[in-house]
Amino acid sequence: MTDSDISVELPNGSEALFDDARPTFNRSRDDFEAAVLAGFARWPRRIPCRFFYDAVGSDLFEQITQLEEYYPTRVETTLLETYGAEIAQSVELPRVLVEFGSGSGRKTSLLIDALGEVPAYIPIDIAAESLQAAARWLSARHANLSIVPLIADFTKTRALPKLAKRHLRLGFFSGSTIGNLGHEEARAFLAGAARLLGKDSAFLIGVDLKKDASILIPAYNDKAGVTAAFNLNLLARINRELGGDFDLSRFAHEAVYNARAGRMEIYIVSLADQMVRVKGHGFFFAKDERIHTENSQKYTVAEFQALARSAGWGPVKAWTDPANLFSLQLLQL
Ligand code: AVI
Repeated sequence: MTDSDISVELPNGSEALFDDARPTFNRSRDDFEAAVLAGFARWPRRIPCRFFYDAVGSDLFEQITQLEEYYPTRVETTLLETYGAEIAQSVELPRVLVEFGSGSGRKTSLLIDALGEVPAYIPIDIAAESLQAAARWLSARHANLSIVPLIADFTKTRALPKLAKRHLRLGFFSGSTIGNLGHEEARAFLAGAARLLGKDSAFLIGVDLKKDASILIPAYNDKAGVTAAFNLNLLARINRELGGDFDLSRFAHEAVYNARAGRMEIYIVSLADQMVRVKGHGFFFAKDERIHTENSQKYTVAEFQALARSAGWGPVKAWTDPANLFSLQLLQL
């Protein structure tokens, strides 16, 4: 892919900005190859979870968010509907809204409604197509919203467009995506977001809470098999993009709760002794051998607030549902 292949069609009056993470976008296939070959050369074997989200994987994730067993999206949306006004009252307004990653736009739309006047909305995402879809969806619902998408890896973004400096800023990081980062990565992300958003900024983060494994396991191993398809799509993606010869029927999805670490761990398990070829390299997978594909960390409100404090943020308030499944946590610099 070349730079000219990237085209982001935006609502009227909007512009797309590229920051220094743009080359990462162009190198995504090489990145995948390097990550797979390196991940298969170590034990336990692994594929980083950021590679879930090709077009097929993004579509499967959208389906996951609508599953009965997958409570996070549903509960977070209800929290925004219920407490949006209270959240808006808890920060000085108006604020430019800076979103880390762009989802379907629905949760963002609820937050924008609650905030009232939003001088500009800056979604940051490495995937130009997701940015485009979300920007289009939001501009249809918020006619006067000025949308300034930033095509970048939001874990590495170092500067916001100049217009962001004219107002206070509110960061938004929904879906408990922060749970897919390890503790040190999450701390580094929060510290980086503090530098990016700057003095007097606020940050609203969706954080999944610790709970009984009887709720967590089905959320990551649904009856319809959508999460299994989402996980195994990594092997299908290796076949598609790296000329792999994985037989998907000889691997299975596994989701376990590591209670000591407080996180869901997702694996692909080999169902037989087998050889697989990827990019001219042969890899032997023993029966029952696992490829680690994702961690999804769960926090108590107090644990997350301690993590936020260690990254320089002051916790303001946390909103949770009656069953204590999920939280929206407001932080301030
Ligand atoms: C995107 N992320 C917050 C999801 C999660 O719950 O950790 C990814 C996911 N993996 C399996 N199901 C959903």
